[in-house]
Amino acid sequence: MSVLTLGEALGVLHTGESIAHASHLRIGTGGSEANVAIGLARLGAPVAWLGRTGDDGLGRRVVRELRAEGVDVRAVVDPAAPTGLLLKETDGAGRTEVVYHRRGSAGGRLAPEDLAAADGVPVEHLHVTGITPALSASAAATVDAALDRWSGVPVSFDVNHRSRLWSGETAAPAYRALAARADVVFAGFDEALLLAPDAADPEDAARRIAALGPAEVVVKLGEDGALALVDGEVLRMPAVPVRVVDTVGAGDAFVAGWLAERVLGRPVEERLRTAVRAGAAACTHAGDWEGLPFRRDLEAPVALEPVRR
Ligand code: KDG
Repeated sequence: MSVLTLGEALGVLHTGESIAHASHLRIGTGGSEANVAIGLARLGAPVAWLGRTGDDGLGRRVVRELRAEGVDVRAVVDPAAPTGLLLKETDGAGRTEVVYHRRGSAGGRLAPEDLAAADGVPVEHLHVTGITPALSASAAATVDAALDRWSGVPVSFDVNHRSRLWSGETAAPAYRALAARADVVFAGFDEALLLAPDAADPEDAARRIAALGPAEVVVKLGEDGALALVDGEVLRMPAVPVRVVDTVGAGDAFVAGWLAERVLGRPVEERLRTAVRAGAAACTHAGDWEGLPFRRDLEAPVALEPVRR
């Protein structure tokens, strides 16, 4: 049995300084759903990733990295478009800036017929994000088609709002529709407010989102940790303090941590603790997913006590 993640994988060029002055760029790969797949594989949960890549070096790199990390890659190769690219730089104040070169990319041309690439995958859980429906009408239709095709399995939806792809106003109805079809919703508090604009605080937002349908709503609160509302009960977990190099990918690591424990049948407290620890680990590396923990990395205990109420 396997988790299936669906979305666009990208090439990533990154530097710890301003791209205007950098003389070297490091090459890597990213894409939220691909990052989640790697996080799941590292934590021992069988996982497949489905998406389109170009017939180019970046596409082959994405596929190779995912396979090397133990992900069952279900890539549709599209000779008519390039693999998308993301540039990541750091400004003078230490903030990471992301610029996309993905308009017209192969990943954005994902289409419902591509789901045939998952034939034979014993899907036990489907993971989607709010990035894919922002890419194109056919990519949005593919998310819907995936929800129809695997309607009997649990679905997780990470809002992952990308303001460079669409406005909050345009995206909000799509997010609400996806949340209503999901069993698990992940959101930052700012993202949660797109689904529940009148919410007074993260707990209120989680309760309003749960009213749309999902039994599990998990709100990522950055340095304040996270809050999970599961079957009406709230659990909070503080953050793990780390030396932050780059926060890009931390949300994906968090999601992978929660989902890995969920599919392995572990209790809510363990899901939230692993999610918080995985998110912190991801912040200690410049790449999107290179810092994601393996199961053995979580063996050392940390003093992370949940708060119930
Ligand atoms: O979460 C990390 C992602 O943001 C990054 O890998 C690129 O998927 C990406 C996106 O669309 O922003």
